[in-house]
Amino acid sequence: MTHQDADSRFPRGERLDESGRFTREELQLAFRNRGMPLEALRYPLTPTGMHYLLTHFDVPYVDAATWTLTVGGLVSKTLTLDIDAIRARPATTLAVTMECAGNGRALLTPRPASQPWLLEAVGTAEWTGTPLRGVLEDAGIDDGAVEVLFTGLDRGVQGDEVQSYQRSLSIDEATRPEVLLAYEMNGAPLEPQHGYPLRLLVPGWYGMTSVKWLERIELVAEPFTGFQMMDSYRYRQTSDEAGVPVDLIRVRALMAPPGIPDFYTRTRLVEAGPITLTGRAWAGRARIARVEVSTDGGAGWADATLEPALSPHAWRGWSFEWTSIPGHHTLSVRATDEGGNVQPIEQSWTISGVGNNMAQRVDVIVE
Ligand SMILES: Nc1nc2c(c(=O)[nH]1)N[C@H]1C(S)=C(S)[C@@H](COP(=O)(O)O)O[C@H]1N2
Ligand SMILES: [Mo]
Repeated sequence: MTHQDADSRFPRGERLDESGRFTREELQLAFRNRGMPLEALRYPLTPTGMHYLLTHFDVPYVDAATWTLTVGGLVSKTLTLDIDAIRARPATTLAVTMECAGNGRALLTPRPASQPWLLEAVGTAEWTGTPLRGVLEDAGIDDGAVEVLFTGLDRGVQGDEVQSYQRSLSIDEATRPEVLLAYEMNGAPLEPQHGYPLRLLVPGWYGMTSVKWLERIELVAEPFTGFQMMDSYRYRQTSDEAGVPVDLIRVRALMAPPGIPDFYTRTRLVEAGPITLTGRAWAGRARIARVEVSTDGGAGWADATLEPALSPHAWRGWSFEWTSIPGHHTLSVRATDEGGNVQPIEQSWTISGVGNNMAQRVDVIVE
């Protein structure tokens, strides 16, 4: 089927024209960085092949037999660990919801040029690894250290800077018990694109913090000011502003698409009558307090029923009974966390398109 086989119920293309055509570069990024199809919201744990991916540069080729991790810088003892040494350490398995800070970017007007996520840059996996804290204790943190710097094996150019992918964390954040050096995802060794053989996993933070293909961990005396700290991941309106660093995941709920899709527009076709809408909601470190659904484009809201969270670091299921009547409807869902943060209805715009957690809208035709 091509989009020329148009069904007149599903108008084509208006949304894209509002914000300008998508570019070849955005398409190129979108093929490399797949999203989680939203129907996968039905699984409590996202099957690995449906979990989203975000890789800035190339997926590096790593031979685990010769790979090692160095833990150095301001430590009493530099450690060099191979994968067997890491696997021999105490292991923890945690269900963690990970989301890219750029999720929602392609819905922004004007649209910042980067990976064009609509709403699919999220997934929940069971990750197995060893707590970073224990490794740092074994190395012994010197008094002068203020941050832990993580370096991946992947290199590339961004913002005119040749770089390895690097992010840092304060010592307090890096030594929280849930921060893992992870080597398994959903019970299997990490796949190459998810960071094989070892990645950092920082539950609660947007995904950029969970550095893949770890090569080096260093205790440093000054806050790290590399590109991935000072440029992409800041909340700011202009490039002259220093802005605020992006950190914990903002509150969000999403809906599993109801009914059946139109092939080209993805507009939903639903049969009139009672239907259970379902989805999941999450927030960085706070718990989800409430999920509300609107079936009239945001004019009125009613509470959804919440399921228990999968883990303290993972999403909660929600459901809502709707009796649909024939016509065009815009469904919407929004979550509130225990800190009282509620998803906005309007976009939250920044130059790099991060942290846009505006409420999802789903167009439905009921017949
Ligand atoms: N080394 C390295 N780590 C990285 C990245 C990267 O490009 N290189 N991308 C980050 C970003 S922006 C996200 S959202 C997550 C995505 O993890 P995933 O691809 O396993 O879903 O990895 C993070 N870790
Ligand atoms: Mo990301």
